[in-house]
Amino acid sequence: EAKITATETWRRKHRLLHAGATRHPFIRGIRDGNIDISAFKTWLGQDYMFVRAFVPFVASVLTKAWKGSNDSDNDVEVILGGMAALNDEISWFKKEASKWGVQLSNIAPQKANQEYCRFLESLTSPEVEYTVAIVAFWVIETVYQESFAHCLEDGSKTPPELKETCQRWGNEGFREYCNSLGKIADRQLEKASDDVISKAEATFLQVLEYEVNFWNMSHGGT
Ligand code: HMH
Repeated sequence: EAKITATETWRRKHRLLHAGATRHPFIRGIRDGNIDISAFKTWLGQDYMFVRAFVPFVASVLTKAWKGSNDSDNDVEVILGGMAALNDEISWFKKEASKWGVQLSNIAPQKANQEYCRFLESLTSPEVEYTVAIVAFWVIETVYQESFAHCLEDGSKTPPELKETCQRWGNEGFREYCNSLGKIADRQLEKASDDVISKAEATFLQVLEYEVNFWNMSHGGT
């Protein structure tokens, strides 16, 4: 019988908050086909801003992997793959925005987005341990993977014009990449001190809260 990992323990322990982030009304709206397209457009513009701020965070995780991991070749490659995907993602956002008539140059980040980006910036500090940073990175990516994969499951009524968006994060390759991040996180947590483990768990919870607030923003902040 396989040992239950730290990341799996946290997912179970904080099941309600986890479901709040991965089964949010915004995602249910896409899956049920009754999403308000203006909410989708708000999300699109705000997520473009978020992804731009996400890049320096991922760069900081890469630096920490290179300096502080006992399997740094593997970790750097996994994280670099994530960065390459972000490069592609930024081009995709531009294309998708023009398709929906969303003007990216005019967008101001909303409060929940600003707060999330400020949190990401705080995690770039060299004082933040690699273990804490990789846990944050893993959960940020995994929330999107699980949310959008839900919109592609059998029985979902996702509108055809939103399927490509769901595929972007809901595809099998992205799921495997998230699993690789989770494995790195668990390997780090296995050798971490109690102090670092509690910091990492607190960070896991903070990310889930920021993700819920981010989805809420697309629904007009309610
Ligand atoms: C808010 N969380 C948010 N945006 C994203 N693009 C991801 C996670 C995954 O990259």
